[in-house]
Amino acid sequence: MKHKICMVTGATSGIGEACARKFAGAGYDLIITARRAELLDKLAGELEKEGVKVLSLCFDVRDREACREAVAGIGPEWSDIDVLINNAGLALGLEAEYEGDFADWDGMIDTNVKGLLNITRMIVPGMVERDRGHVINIGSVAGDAAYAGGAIYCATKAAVKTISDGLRIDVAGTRVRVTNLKPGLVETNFSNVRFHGDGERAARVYEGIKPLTGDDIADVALYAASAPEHVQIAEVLILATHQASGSVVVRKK
Ligand code: NDP
Ligand code: 8X3
Repeated sequence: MKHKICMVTGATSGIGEACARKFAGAGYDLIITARRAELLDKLAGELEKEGVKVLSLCFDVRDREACREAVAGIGPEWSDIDVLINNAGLALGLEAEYEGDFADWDGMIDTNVKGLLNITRMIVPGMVERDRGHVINIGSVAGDAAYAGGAIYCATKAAVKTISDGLRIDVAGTRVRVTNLKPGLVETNFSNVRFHGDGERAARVYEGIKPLTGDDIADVALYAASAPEHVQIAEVLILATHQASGSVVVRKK
């Protein structure tokens, strides 16, 4: 029997890697993408050892031509994608808006917004044509309200919400479903990337609380994908128990 296919962008770390492992465990064949080829190869090797079929595509979601080339190279065996997890994304910096770094802003907007749109534009037409599919966008609690120093990142995740809502409207006449998952604090490589490799500062983000894990988010993604066909999990906010919003976190000493 043909397995379902799940494509995960940003599968070399954190939430994306956890989703790849979770969907593989649930019997999906996996298309995994990211920029770091060696980490993609490592994950592909591990999954294949467990008997999972894997296609690795190494490209930068910001590079529209590279996205086009990668998607065009997906053969017929892999082209009927059932679930697309638009996960590749990042935060860069935590400066006040009036002091922000232009390169950081471009990195976030080009990846979280335009990169997500690049992949959506290239994969969803096939879903619409087949009248079947599921797009799971990784938004964030940060998209619900701005927090100090987070304006641009928060704006990109607010955009992910609106882009998800708009797509849901545009495919409502088909059996394609759209989910916006909005995690709170998840301990991944996220803060290390945000603080440009300052590991000590990154670790402080998760001090005094038990943060979420990538696996916690992957559980919800799989739940949404496994719901009966007539059930569309449109949006889910997933917070650590001691986090109440993007800016309210109660830390225990
Ligand atoms: P990680 O840094 O652990 O993982 C990010 C993944 O995205 C990596 O696999 C990275 O791969 C990939 N990626 C980043 N930029 C690009 C790019 N330009 N092209 C292709 N792939 C890219 O962070 P998380 O797992 O935490 O983040 C995943 C998503 O979850 C992001 O969208 C983030 O905004 C969101 N999120 C995270 C939360 C958290 O607290 N951690 C909370 C809410 C949402 P590579 O470097 O190999 O390209
Ligand atoms: C990541 C969660 O609260 O660090 O989107 O912005 S937060």
